[in-house]
Amino acid sequence: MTEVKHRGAFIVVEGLDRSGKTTQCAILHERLVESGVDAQLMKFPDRTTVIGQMIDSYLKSQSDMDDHLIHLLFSANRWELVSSIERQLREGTSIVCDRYAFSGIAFSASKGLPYAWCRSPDIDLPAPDMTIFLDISPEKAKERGGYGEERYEKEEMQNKVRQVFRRIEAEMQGQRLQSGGQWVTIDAGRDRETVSADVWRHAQPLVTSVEHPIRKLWT
Ligand code: NYM
Repeated sequence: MTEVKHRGAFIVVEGLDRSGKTTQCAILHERLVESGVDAQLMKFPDRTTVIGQMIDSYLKSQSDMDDHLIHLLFSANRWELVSSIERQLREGTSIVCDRYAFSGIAFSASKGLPYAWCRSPDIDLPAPDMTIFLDISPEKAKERGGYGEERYEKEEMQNKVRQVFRRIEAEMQGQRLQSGGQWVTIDAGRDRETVSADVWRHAQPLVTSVEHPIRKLWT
């Protein structure tokens, strides 16, 4: 009898700038691979595509764009990778993804765009099975060597972004936003090892237990 292979798990890691997302994604990915799980790292924005290069130039303030337009480009950058995400998950590869649609809403709504409008272009994307939100106060994030040079990397903006993430969290946990997958909030203000142990505790059981077909986000 041929062995039935599980589909891969889709795990998204979200958080403010300097919340330790990229480090935690790398640690989680490494631990999964070490434990024999077929896993891939992914990141949004993916700056390698043509759309990603437009986003990169905007973030580096080398170009200007209408807030709506850049929001749609961030979303389009996800849509252009949908077939690759779905194929990998179906083939049994788990994905650890650094930012996704939640960042899209959080950053654009913080600039004043309507929340519901921000959410709509991402409806129907592959839904994460779990989103791990690395929660940190902007003051604490700033202590970690200060923010960078890119757009949005200012304490005032990060405070607004955190508020929108809190709204998303409340709606996901209250299931007002259906089919968004499981939402887990982790205190990312603690040391790296403690945070990574927490991330592992939540993510590890998931990769061996995803049975349901890939869902669509918010539908
Ligand atoms: N960002 C990221 C958005 O504004 N919308 C999105 O949809 C996504 C995925 O891009 N400050 C913002 C958040 C970050 C910036 O991300 C670049 P990173 O993880 O620093 O490369």
